[in-house]
Amino acid sequence: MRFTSILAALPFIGAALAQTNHVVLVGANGTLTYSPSEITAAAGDTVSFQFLSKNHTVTQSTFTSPCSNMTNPDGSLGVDSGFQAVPAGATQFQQWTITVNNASAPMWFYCRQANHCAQGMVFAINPTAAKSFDAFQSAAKATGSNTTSGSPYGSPSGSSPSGSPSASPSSGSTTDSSAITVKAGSAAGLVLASMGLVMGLVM
Ligand SMILES: *[C@@H]1O[C@H](CO)[C@@H](O)[C@H](O)[C@H]1NC(C)=O
Ligand SMILES: *[C@@H]1O[C@H](CO)[C@@H](O)[C@H](O)[C@H]1NC(C)=O
Ligand SMILES: *[C@@H]1O[C@H](CO)[C@@H](O)[C@H](O)[C@H]1NC(C)=O
Ligand SMILES: *[C@@H]1O[C@H](CO)[C@@H](O)[C@H](O)[C@H]1NC(C)=O
Ligand SMILES: *[C@@H]1O[C@H](CO)[C@@H](O)[C@H](O)[C@H]1NC(C)=O
Ligand SMILES: [Cu+2]
Repeated sequence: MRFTSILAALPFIGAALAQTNHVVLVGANGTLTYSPSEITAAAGDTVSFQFLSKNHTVTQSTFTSPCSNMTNPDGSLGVDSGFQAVPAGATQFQQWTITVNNASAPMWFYCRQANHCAQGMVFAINPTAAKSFDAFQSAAKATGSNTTSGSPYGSPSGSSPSGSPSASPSSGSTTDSSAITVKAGSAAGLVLASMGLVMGLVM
């Protein structure tokens, strides 16, 4: 129902008939995860993030700097859901939807709450063999290699003795802002955000 109204409001979808909406659960079961953690999406597909617990964000980053805001060439930031706090016992959940415009451009996201990113709370759209989700997540965890206490995920996997991230991305970063559309939002014309309510989800 909500999906229909969101699509109807999107101007860029055009005549494409085969779009898929990919649902990504944020913080399901109280975990610091996006589920699934990576998706393959076609141009025109939408991705709906449903915030189910705690107080997370979905924030665009880059493969090379997993836990930092992406900055576009024009100086604007990448897309960001903002903090979505979920009260205990909630029965309604915020949903934030973006549209993938370019399936050839991988997109990278993290949660910018506290140290969630360093605990591996990252997400990818259309990762590749060369730029894999696992390498991205390892680099994210490595950013927290000096703060090892209390991580439910343990110390960063694959960390090297020198402390430099062994999974450090090797190729240059690209700014993929054109690869994404979000409904309504920041000053940049290509950044449009859509928030909606999802009701009655079973936790
Ligand atoms: C949440 O818990 C349910 C029940 O144990 C399980 O089926 C589901 O896969 C879990 N979801 C995530 C994202 O961990
Ligand atoms: C990241 O971007 C958000 C807004 O999208 C901003 O509030 C926050 O301060 C930024 N963080 C850094 C470290 O620049
Ligand atoms: C959510 O987290 C942000 C950043 O830590 C904080 O500023 C905000 O107050 C939190 N919201 C709630 C309702 O706790
Ligand atoms: C899509 O992304 C790829 C990889 O970043 C880029 O080479 C290509 O120019 C982009 N296409 C469009 C239409 O922006
Ligand atoms: C991690 O610790 C090393 C050694 O103390 C230090 O050189 C480095 O700057 C620290 N990195 C961060 C991100 O705090
Ligand atoms: Cu988080």
